[in-house]
Amino acid sequence: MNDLFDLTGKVALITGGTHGIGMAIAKTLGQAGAKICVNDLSDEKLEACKAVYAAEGLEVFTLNFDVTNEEAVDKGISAIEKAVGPVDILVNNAGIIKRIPILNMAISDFKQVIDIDLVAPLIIAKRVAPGMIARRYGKIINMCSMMSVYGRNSVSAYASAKGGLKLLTANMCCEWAKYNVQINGIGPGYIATSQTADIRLNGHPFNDLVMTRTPAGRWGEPEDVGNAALFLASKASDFVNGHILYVDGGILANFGYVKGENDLPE
Ligand code: NAP
Ligand code: GCO
Repeated sequence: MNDLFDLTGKVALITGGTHGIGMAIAKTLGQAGAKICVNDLSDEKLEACKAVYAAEGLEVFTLNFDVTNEEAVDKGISAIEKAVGPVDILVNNAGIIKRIPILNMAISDFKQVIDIDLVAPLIIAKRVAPGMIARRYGKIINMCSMMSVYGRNSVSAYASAKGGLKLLTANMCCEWAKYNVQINGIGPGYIATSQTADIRLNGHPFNDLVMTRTPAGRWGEPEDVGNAALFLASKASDFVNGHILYVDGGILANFGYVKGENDLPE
């Protein structure tokens, strides 16, 4: 049974893996035996993350490249291929969010979110997929969101990107599944990372909304997403393709909840 989740000998690139969900995914894949590579925009964060990985007994290959820059991506992947090996597992995790009402948002802001959250996963997948196809083996995991299926005030750019990424994942499946490449997405619910700090900490009212909409009654942890990534990166998911695995504590199953209504005794 353990062999199903054994990633020994596989090379995994997790974009944006110096903290947050990306780091949790990289740790989980590394603990399953994968050789892990992470990128970021900050040399400082890349250097700092090495000690965090080392504390878990993990060696990490770090690279500084902007996921939106095709030339930088090509150089980064070539560096991985030379130093570690061809990329077997790609986790398109890097992403940003801008919380701006549509009428207040500059088009440049919208385009920046689309570039990082939607175009960049395409850039990197296009760079690594030919090798996966040639080897008849590959796993691509695109980081989607609740906003792949819902809108909400102020996150139009992010929802447009994540909605697009859901269907880009489907299209990659349609074109590459025949070569034994599995391309799936993960749709996290509300996870406690720096990306949600502004709407989670210091008693922010958004907490109430998350508790009302999340049947599990808690924010998710990055490790909850890491565990789902291990499934999608492993042999256990070889017949899963074009699928978005939601790791949301039940949000998508829930219309809403009136506190105290029909609650079982504690
Ligand atoms: P995070 O803490 O903000 O981390 C995002 C990572 O992406 C950072 O390492 C960041 O690097 C990197 N990044 C951003 N732009 C980049 C670029 N142009 N080139 C290279 N790296 C770049 O976010 P998170 O909460 O861990 O989220 C990770 C992914 O999960 C994102 O795609 C996010 O949309 C998605 N997600 C998050 C949640 C949630 O509730 N947290 C829920 C659903 C989906 P720097 O730190 O150097 O900027
Ligand atoms: C927001 C949050 C969400 C989460 C996540 C939910 O402002 O609504 O940041 O977008 O990050 O994407 O799945």
